[in-house]
Amino acid sequence: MTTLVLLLGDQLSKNLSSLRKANKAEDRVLMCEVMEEATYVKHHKKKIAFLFSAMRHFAEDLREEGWQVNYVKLDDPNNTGSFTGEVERAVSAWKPDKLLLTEPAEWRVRQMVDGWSEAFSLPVSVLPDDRFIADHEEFNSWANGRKQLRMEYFYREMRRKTGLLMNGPEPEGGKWNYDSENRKPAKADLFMPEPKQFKPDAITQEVLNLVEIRFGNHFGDLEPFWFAVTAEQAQVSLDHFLYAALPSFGDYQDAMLVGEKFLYHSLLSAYINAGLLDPLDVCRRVETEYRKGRVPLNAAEGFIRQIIGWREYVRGIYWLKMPDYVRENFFAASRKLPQFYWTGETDMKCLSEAITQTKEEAYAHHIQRLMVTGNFAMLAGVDPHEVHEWYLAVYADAYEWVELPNTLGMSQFGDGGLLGSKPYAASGNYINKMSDYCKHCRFDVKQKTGEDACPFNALYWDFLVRNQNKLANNPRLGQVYRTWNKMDKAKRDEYLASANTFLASLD
Ligand code: FAD
Ligand code: DLZ
Ligand code: SF4
Repeated sequence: MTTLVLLLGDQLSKNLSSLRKANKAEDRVLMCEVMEEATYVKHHKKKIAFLFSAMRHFAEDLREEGWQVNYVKLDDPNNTGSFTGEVERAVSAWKPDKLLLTEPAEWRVRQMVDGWSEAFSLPVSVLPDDRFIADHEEFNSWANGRKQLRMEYFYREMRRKTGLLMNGPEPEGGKWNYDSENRKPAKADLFMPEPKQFKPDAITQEVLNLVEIRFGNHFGDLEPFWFAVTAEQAQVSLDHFLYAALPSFGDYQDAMLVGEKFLYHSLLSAYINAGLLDPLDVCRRVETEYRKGRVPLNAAEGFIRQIIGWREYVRGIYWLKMPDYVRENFFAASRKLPQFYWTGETDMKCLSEAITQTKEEAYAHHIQRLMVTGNFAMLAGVDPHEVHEWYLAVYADAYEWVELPNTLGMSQFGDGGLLGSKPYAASGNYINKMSDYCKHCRFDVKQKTGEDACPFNALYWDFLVRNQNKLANNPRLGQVYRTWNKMDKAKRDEYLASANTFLASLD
């Protein structure tokens, strides 16, 4: 009995359910670099290079441990270019009795896999991905019958389940959530840790050459390339984060500074999502730092919440709501994504900073994604599907299961409020409070209308007025609409005219 074990590019974990089930002596592992995966959206060059290099290193590791691995490189002349084509080729070459894999993380790939048993007349066994803390049934039964699916309540379940930061049945420190302590604006003279950087080895160098040749027209800078590409290197990055950045992670989680791309963020998402780091292990390491007294509770709790709360929750939402979720468009927004999302060339300093660093690093931190690029796209009325495809392409950590609920749901309110009770809409005031961007901007954040006014200010009101029929009954926006209605008519007209002039300049 030979089993063909298909291992996908975001399944680079030694404790993967398919590898645990397989037999090293008899079974064959198939890994393949395929054009279809690299181009279903045109991924950032660095993202493709990271994944191909991490896949090649992982295949080497498996071979050293005695696995038989068939690794198909992108430029293999027989490469068919798709998972389905490569599985078909492997099935006809090796005549396995069965195909085994851990469930794909994305709906698109799951659909492919579901057609294979019939297409290849072969039993296909799909195992749960138990690198996640909650399985699909657990999330669905939590969600079932609830009017609102608030992350906070799901997160508490995950705290109880894992025992992370718990004292028996009580949350550490008496509160579940310390977010109110986590909104400090950063100052430019703070000590900023540098992220851990790794020199490309021969495998990575070969991949960099390949990516430059085959994906030269994709968005993003390929070099300098310094990502971790093995589990060992990712552990070094984790150690470095725990030591250098975690103590201030909570305080400055929402802050933004010109020229500071990373602040106190972990930069671990690409490694966790590809499987190089185990999310629960990462959280346990963070808890240990807190228990040793090295980091404050607001930092440890804030970090752990992002992983066992948000990360698990968005995955649950994705599988609960797909396939219709991807086409939701609550505001019926239809504008094309502005061209500057691909170049960073705009006078709006907040946007040029977030987009330029995205181009350079395939990275922006959460508040840049949510309150700068996301907020702008929503206020400007950009089609959420275009916004979704942009985020999916440009970030090294982006896979649809995690990106889509964050983009379409949290940042664009495209699902009408499944993830948040009101849209994350903000004027320039918010960005000014949390960053020093406005000091370096050609627009004036204090001016409300006119050519030199911060465009976010008029766009904010224009968005609310444009979508009044959908939002006016939202209890959390009652006060905002009352303020608008009390404003004198000339002022209101000025806001709308300013927004219209700006929006026309985008077209
Ligand atoms: P840190 O700030 O150090 O946070 C620690 C970890 O928590 C992250 O590594 C990540 O694993 C997890 N995390 C934090 N926030 C979230 C969240 N909202 N959802 C899921 N996990 C979270 N994250 C992705 O991993 N992939 C995406 O494609 C993605 N797309 C996003 C799109 C938008 C519009 C927004 C607003 C957020 C998106 N996020 C996404 C969430 C978040 O922005 C990134 O996880 C984070 O910026 C990664 O950087 P970091 O590792 O330095 O995170
Ligand atoms: C993102 C990605 C890319 C760019 N290329 C590959 C690839 O060539 N081979 C592969 O196995 N996986 C790749 N991936 C990751 C997959 O898209 C991901 O594993 C699936 O979408 C399931 O989440
Ligand atoms: Fe952004 Fe407005 Fe501030 Fe300029 S003034 S950086 S456009 S928020």
